[in-house]
Amino acid sequence: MALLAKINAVVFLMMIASVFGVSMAAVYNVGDSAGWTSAGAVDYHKWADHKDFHVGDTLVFKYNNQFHNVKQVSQKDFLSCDATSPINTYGTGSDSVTLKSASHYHFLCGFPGHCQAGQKVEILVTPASLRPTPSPVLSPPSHCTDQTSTTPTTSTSTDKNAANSLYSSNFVAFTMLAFCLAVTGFAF
Ligand SMILES: [Cu+2]
Repeated sequence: MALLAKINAVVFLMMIASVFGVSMAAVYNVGDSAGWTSAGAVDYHKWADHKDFHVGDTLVFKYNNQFHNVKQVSQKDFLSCDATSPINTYGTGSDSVTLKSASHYHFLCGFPGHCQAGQKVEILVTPASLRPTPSPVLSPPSHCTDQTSTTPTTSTSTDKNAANSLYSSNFVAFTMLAFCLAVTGFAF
């Protein structure tokens, strides 16, 4: 019975780690340290180009709200820098926008001339389920306890891919442990 209890404890830890892994959502500071600006310091197209935005991620716009704002607009209005009929308007100077759907989001600054100067960003959001995950190699659970020693149970990494691989490896470990648990249960 002691072995069974031990396995139960490990399974419980794995489940906690899995939940932790799945709740990881990224937060992006738009323009990084430069923030949301019209000064030409940031090429927002380039900034967004190398990032994978997923449903549940958050954009943070930081700026002086005396000189800037954030307006979510249609693609048509984005292309023509038309801020007169926004979908959403933000103006606190530190706005968090959660990306709720897998679609294109378009943001621009509504102050005159700022969008034309490049203060605009297009964000392509893909479904959370399409996050790249390495395909784990499944091997038969010949030695149940071996699985536990090779799998980390916690993560302090903010890297999404690391978190994802942690999640999938935990999932594999969890599946195997559940299998082991079933086998052990039958043995008793
Ligand atoms: Cu502006």
